[in-house]
This record gives sequence, C-alpha cells and structure tokens, in this order.
Amino acid sequence: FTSDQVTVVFVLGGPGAGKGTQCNRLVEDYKFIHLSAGDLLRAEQNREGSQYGSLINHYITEGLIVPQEITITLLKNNIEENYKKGNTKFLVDGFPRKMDQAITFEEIIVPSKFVLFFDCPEDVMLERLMERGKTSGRADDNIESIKKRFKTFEDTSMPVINMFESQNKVIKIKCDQSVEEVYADVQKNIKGRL
Ligand code: UP5
Ligand code: MG
Repeated sequence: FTSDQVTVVFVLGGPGAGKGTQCNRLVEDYKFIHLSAGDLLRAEQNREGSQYGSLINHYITEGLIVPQEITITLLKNNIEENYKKGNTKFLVDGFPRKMDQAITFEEIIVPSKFVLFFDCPEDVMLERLMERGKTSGRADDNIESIKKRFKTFEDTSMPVINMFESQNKVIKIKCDQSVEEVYADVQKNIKGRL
C-alpha cells in the first residue's frame, strides 16, 4: 500500500489507558476500521486449529510481546481484506509495542500517518484494570500479569513512542479524566490531520 491508498493511525498507551474505549468512539464518528492487536491475538488464540494458541496464551499471561511475525500477519490480512471491501482508514490499537514491529510494519505494510498516545498514570491504569478484571475474563487482568504488562510497557513500548515522538508524529492525550473529556481532546487534536 501507499499512504495515499491507506491511512493508518497507531493508538498507543499503557495497559488500561483507554485505547479501546477511545477507538470505539472514533469508529462511531469517523469511517475507521478498528484493529486491536490484542483482540486479534486473543481471537487467533481461540481459533480452532490455530498452531499458536498456547504460545499466545503464554505471552499474554506473562505480559510479553508475541513474536512480531504472528501479529503482523494478522494485521496485514485484516487490512488487505478490508481494503478489498473499500475500507481505507485504520486505527491500529495497541501496536507497535516493540521497535522491531514498528519498523517491519511501516516497511512492509504502510507508514503510519500519526500516533495517538494515551498517557495515563500507573495507579489510574491499575485501578481500571482491576475493576475490569472482575468481569472481563481476560487472562491478564490480575495483579501479577498487570505488573508484568506495566514493566514491558516501560521497558519495551515507551522507546517506540519516543522514536515516533522524535519524528514529530505523536499526539499526546492526557487520560486521567472522563471518557468524554479524553474524547473531546482527541477530536480537537486530530482535526485537520486526517
Ligand atoms: N476506562 C477507559 N477509559 C476510561 C476513562 N477515561 N475513565 C474511566 N474509566 C475508563 O479501558 C480499560 C478500562 O478502563 C475499561 O474498563 C474502561 O471502561 C475503563 P480500555 O479502553 O479497555 O483500555 P486499553 O488501553 O484498551 O486497555 P487494554 O487492557 O486493552 O490494554 P493492553 O495494551 O494491555 O492490552 P492489549 O489487548 O492491547 O494487549 C494485551 C496483550 O497482548 C499484551 O500485553 C501482549 O502480551 C499482547 N500483544 C502483543 O504481544 N503484541 C501486540 O502487538 C499487541 C498485544
Ligand atoms: Mg484494549
């Protein structure tokens, strides 16, 4: 794809920052397809006949990044299928969260247009995830996994955000406010950039 054909916005931020919540709002108001890398991995994990089920389960429970080949293939297939149906605008949520993924995706699929970075203090994210964990059924919404996810985010994913920052591609949004307030900030900041 060229960046004239396909628009990709990366949606990044710590675990529980509100990426998925804000993407859902953006899908309602703009013609975006929402691709959550985590959701795609969980679906692949549960797909009958998948050879990666137990591998994905292990990485997610340990808060580690699944090898990029798997995630990028899932994203690429989805973008291609959607493009055939005439969809050209994609929110890629929770990806790239490791440097190799960022480089490979932009090389073999398309460069991102910009990055939405949901910046949220850890104590706020922890509270949200523990609350969600009561009903989410997610294997990683427990205190042990959450601590590992936070560490991976700091050590492995923040450098990716800093790299995009140095390219002036990052729109940083403060997330410790209501969903409505965060979304108002998002709309204000993406105006004119799509
Ligand atoms: N909530 C949201 N916004 C709120 C607000 N403003 N005020 C109050 N409450 C708010 O929100 C989390 C919770 O907070 C919800 O209950 C929500 O109602 C509330 P959500 O929108 O779900 O936050 P999100 O940032 O999407 O959190 P998520 O848990 O999905 O983030 P993660 O990045 O941890 O999860 P993801 O699914 O992206 O990845 C999971 C795992 O998959 C990773 O840890 C990793 O192991 C693996 N993975 C890879 O290996 N490679 C990838 O490329 C991607 C994932
Ligand atoms: Mg999410």
